[in-house]
Amino acid sequence: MRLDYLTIFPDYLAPLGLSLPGKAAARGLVEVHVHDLRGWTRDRHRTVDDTPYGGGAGMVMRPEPWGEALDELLGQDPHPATVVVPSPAGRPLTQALARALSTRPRLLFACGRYEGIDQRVLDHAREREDAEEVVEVSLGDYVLNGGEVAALAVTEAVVRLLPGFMGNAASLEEESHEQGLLEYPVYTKPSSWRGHDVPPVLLSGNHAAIAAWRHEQSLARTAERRPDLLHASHVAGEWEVLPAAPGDVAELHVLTLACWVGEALLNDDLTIPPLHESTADTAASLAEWDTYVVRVAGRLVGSVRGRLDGTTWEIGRLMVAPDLQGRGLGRVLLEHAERVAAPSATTYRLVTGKDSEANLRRYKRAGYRVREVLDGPSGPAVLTKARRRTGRG
Ligand code: JD8
Repeated sequence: MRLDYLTIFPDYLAPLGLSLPGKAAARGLVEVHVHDLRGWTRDRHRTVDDTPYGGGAGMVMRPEPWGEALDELLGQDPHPATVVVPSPAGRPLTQALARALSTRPRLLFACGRYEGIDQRVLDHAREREDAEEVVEVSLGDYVLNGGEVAALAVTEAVVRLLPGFMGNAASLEEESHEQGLLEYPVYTKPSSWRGHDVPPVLLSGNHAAIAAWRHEQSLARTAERRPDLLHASHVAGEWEVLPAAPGDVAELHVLTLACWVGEALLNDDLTIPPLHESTADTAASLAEWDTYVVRVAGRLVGSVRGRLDGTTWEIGRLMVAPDLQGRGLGRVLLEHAERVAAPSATTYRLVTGKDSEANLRRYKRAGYRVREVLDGPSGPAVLTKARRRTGRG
């Protein structure tokens, strides 16, 4: 992963050379480039700020140095960069967002100062072909004096998720915010300290009992300190659709088998491809398809994928864990698959078993129409829908 930082205080980012990013760079997992924005000014005072239109206190960062810096830096790498803009008005940094950013080949951090960056810099960046996405992110509901601290925090949250960085990926999965719950308390030797003893269950060697105790502690802490977290992950309808990551492959394969057994029985057809794929096939599919997943309390419960075929956006493998079907997650996944369709797509296409009545009803309710039924044992039925252009897509 390539990491670029644009700032008027490059020394503020010296920590990038230390600890975590430093180790990652040493191991070739990341390459870090820090740039002084003043390098793209043209006046002898190297001016980066000016008075705000509409009046008010403070100064605003001028657009020109940013525009020229982004022109040069975004053109430097074959990979389109995700431009990360720390801002108190940004979306909160979450583990989910960190995971999403960890799948990008390149991040460019635009670290503002003063009252902020002229808004047109962000609007213009969102029009650029060489910017995959512009993500405004906030560390939290308090005011800092600039974006550098947030850039360091986002970097740490992202780099530690890079495949191969943390010794054992398993420990990542176990972590609190991965599960949507707060950390359980941890202890080490001595077993008794200043009159405080380690909970006996942790000395028992009974791993099932230890895991249950830890989950109870996480739930209790979350209910007490962050009930908002608890609600979000356990209330139906509030799902977050995330790009699939290598760590999802195993669960995705299991969910695929679980969901397509039902399809095979419905259509009396055991030849359907999902039943004949391996975990390696699922891993390989992530390179061919834009794949998305949904987790609830750390469990992978839904997925969908899409890819472009000419001007048709092919939507596939829309699946919801059997015990969670009927709560609207399927609709959320279908709408997401449509929303992330390639800009050049004019039609959506998907297939389902010719005897999958519930699926056929659901897709027709969503505006799809059966175009043909192929002559395989279960068809399948091919459904399409014209893409309606909304202001956003
Ligand atoms: C970027 C300029 C300072 C902010 C006038 C103080 C993030 N969670 C967060 N809080 N504050 C920031 C942040 C603050 C920034 C900049 C991020 C660029 N400032 C401005 C508006 C009020 N001054 C942040 N991430």
